[in-house]
Amino acid sequence: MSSFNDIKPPEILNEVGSIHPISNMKSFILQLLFSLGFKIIDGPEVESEEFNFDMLNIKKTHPARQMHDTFYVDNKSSLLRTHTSPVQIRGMLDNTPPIALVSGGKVYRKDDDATHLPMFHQVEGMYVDKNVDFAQLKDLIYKIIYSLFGNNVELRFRPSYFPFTEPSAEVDILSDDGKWLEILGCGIINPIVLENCKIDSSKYSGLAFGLGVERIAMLKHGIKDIREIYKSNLDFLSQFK
Ligand code: 2U9
Repeated sequence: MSSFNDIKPPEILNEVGSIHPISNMKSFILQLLFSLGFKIIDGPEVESEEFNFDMLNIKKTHPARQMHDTFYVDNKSSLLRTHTSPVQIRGMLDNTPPIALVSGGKVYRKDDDATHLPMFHQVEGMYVDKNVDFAQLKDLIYKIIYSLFGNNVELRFRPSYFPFTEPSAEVDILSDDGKWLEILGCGIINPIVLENCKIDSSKYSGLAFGLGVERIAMLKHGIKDIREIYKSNLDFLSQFK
């Protein structure tokens, strides 16, 4: 009986395909958060400025909004999402606290070098409830990083700034050669963002985090140039089977 495999050229008939390392890494992180009680949600990759920027307290003058940073479509009325955060905004509008959501997928920025691509993958999560605090955020981040890099990895929280979280931190891990490597960003959701989503910020608080999937995969697998990941080079990809 014939099968679809018959149309393959003879030299690859015996090859078995494999899941792409970025899909694998994304699934691993999503499944970990699912096991901790987060609901996995998806949203559109073409977004409005309102959901991608305004609702997240990203001001009209913020540099990320410029034409040379963001891909706009239809004469600026919509754009390719620059992060997965608008998915969490939609999730907050559709639910009432307690809310624990995680979303992973493609995001787009005008960037292109050895450590940045115009398309990359993010996983972002958030938890809104009564009395959510920074200690809970730290506990969650330790769980994520320990399950990715093992229980012996050393990490540090470094103060940072994001318009959608206050306070904000970036988290670094200590590499074998003694260098601190940035691994993710996180913070307590800015009350302005909660109010934008009709959540009473005097009653509820939230934590949020975001990570770049390619970056985690590069650190974990020792990949030096992000462009290797998307060349469809089977010699490269077969290392991750
Ligand atoms: C809502 C409110 C807050 C998500 C967050 C970060 C910090 C962060 C970067 C990591 C590397 C993006 O891929 S990256 O370049 N992200 O540092 N993300 S807090 O905060 C949210 C999300 C949604 C409604």
